[in-house]
Amino acid sequence: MQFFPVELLFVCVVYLSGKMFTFPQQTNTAHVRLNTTREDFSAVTVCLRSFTDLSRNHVLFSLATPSAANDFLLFKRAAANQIEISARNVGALFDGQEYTLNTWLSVCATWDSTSGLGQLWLNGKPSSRKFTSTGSNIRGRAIITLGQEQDSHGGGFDANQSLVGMISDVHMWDYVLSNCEIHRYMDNLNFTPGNVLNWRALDFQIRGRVLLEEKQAICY
Ligand SMILES: [Ca+2]
Repeated sequence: MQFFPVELLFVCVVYLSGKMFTFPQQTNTAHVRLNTTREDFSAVTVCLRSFTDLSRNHVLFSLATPSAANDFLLFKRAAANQIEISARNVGALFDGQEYTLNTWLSVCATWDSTSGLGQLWLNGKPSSRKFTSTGSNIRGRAIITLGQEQDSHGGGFDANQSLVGMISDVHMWDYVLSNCEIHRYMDNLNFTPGNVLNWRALDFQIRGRVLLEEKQAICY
C-alpha cells in the first residue's frame, strides 16, 4: 500500500497506469471527481474500462455543466444489455450490448454536435450510430464524476444509480476518435491519450470510500 501525504490525496495529478478506482459499496456519496481546465466541446470521446456485478441501473461516466446535468453521460440501464449515451441532456439507447458481469469491459462513447450522432463501442464492437443532440456545444464548467450520477451540477446523487465495482483507464478527448484509435485503446495497444482527461496524468479528487488500487493481474 502506497502512502500519500494527506494533501496529495485530495488534489493530485497522478500517473495511474496499472491502477484502478475501487467503489466497494453502494452509497449516494462516494465518488471520484475528475478535473479538467478544458471546456466548450463540439465533440467528445470517452473511453474507460469497468468491472461490476450490478444488474440494476448504474453510471459509468457523468459530466454535468451548469446548464445540463446530463451534458455527457454513459449509463447502464437495468434492462439487460442496454446502455445509454446522453449528450446535452438527450439520450440514445444502444441495445444488444454484451455487458458481461464480473469481467473487465472496454467501453467507448463518441458524440459529435454537427451530426448529433452518438456511437457506443463495447469490447471492440461498434453500435449503430444514433441521433442524440445537435446544434450546441457542451459549454461551461464541467464537473465530471465516476461512481455517482449527477442530477445537478456536482450533486443530486442516487445510491440506486451508483457504481459498485471498479473503473480504470479513463480518457476523454474533445474530438471523435477514429475507429482505428478506438481499437487500439480496446486492445491495450499504444494510442493517443485523452487531451481532456488522461489516465496517465489524471487530476482527481476522491470523496468518500473509493480506493485507488493496483489493477489485479490474472495469474494462470
Ligand atoms: Ca440520477
